[in-house]
Amino acid sequence: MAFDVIMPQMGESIAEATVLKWLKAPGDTIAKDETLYEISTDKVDAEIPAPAAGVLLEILVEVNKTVPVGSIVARIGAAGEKPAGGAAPAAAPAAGAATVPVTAAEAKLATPVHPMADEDDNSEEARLRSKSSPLVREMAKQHGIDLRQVKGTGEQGRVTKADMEAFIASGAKAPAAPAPMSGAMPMMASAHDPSAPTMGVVPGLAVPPAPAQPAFAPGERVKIEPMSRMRKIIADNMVNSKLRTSPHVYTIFEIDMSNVARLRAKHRKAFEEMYGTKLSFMPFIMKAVIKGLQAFPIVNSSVDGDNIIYKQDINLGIAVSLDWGLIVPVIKNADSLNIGGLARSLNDLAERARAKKLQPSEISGGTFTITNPGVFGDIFALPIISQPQVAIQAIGTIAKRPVVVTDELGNDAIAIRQIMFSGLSFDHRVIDGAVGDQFMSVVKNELEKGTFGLE
Ligand code: CO6
Repeated sequence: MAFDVIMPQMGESIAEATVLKWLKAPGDTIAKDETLYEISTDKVDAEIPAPAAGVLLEILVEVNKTVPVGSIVARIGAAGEKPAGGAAPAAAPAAGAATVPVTAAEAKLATPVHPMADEDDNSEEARLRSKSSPLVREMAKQHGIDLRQVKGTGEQGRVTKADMEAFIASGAKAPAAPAPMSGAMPMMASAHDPSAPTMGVVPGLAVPPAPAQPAFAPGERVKIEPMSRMRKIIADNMVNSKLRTSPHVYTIFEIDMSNVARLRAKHRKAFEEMYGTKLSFMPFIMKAVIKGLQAFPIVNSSVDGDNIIYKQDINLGIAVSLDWGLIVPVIKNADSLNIGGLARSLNDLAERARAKKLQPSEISGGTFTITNPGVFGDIFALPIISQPQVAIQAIGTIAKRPVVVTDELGNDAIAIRQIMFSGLSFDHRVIDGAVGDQFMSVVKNELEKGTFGLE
């Protein structure tokens, strides 16, 4: 008897998911809870365990296909059962899946998924679908190529990725030509000449769109790789935050981390024994940031039209680098935690982010973000604000540097100190420069003082 594998609901607001990878092929034996496939949603990438042990009979949803939650994506049979032959059928919605209500917000997030049965078999979409993979169609979309022009060398004339690469490299259809520079020039001219046309200005956009530049020349040697879903989401969020939402302002502070470094070195071993987790610089930094947010609640706010929304909880987003991108899990109510609690939460979230074991609720609701590119040796960084927050702080590398110190008698000397540069990017709609600096000076003072309840 076959067991249906259902696309899971990865969180309340998630209506669909894309299959990224199958770790088993039809005919393979699988144990219950062994990872069967990987998916990507608007919020997280996740590994999905097999719901039952047995033999994978068939895969119903190909890699790169997006289906509603509740769809049957595969079937598992009893040990010894033979897999079904023939081509993989389309995704079959499980009973009731199509009627799962979605909120307006979910509908906005979701790209429309068209049930294949409803489609006209002779439509261009149907013909292209039968002759190409989603990856190929995505490449065609990105390069503005009509797939019917491309000769397919795959099975039954399918257009393969190699066909597309060859077609693009041959320059048969060059990418969109750059927009004429006149789009920008008249705007400059108009400052002096009121009669000059204002081509290139899009109503409602403060910044005119940049002229489309071809990414490569016809015939140029290139390797083309479609962006992953995560990459596309990051790209959209960054453009949206920096160009359409928040006027970013930046400030950089030099912070002497010598006291924190000493404290960490002194308590590290005992801390690890007591809390069962490692003690890095991050929990101290988080604690100091929390103090700053409590002193300047505007830095822990959001903008909603003409209203400023002061968030009453301090939910710290921490950027975690992944081999395949970046994710920002959130430590909820971080102000209620001591250094031990912060370290535990951070290490647990970072570990599970890298194992693709985060729940969507764990990457939403952040009110302020800390990113630590210093771990890679970065001296200081000025990151892009994660919406709908209004500020983000970057942690540079902590390194020994010569600095001038003055004793109580006013004598100067050069000393070796553990120095960190930290950048704050903030939204000038609600945070003025003075407030951004005052926030940072609280963080600096807390870290330089170095009293964290461990002593
Ligand atoms: N300076 C010096 N040493 C550091 C630093 C800095 N800034 N940060 C970490 N470390 C040390 C840390 O203390 C550990 O040392 P040992 O305990 O002696 O081994 C070691 O480096 C490894 O640290 P780990 O990463 O394990 O733990 P940590 O708690 O410091 O950081 C994390 C956790 C999840 C924040 C981190 O692992 C991470 O993923 N950081 C990268 C975040 C990222 O990619 N952000 C986006 C970067 S791009 O912001 C960006 C504006 C642009 C540039």
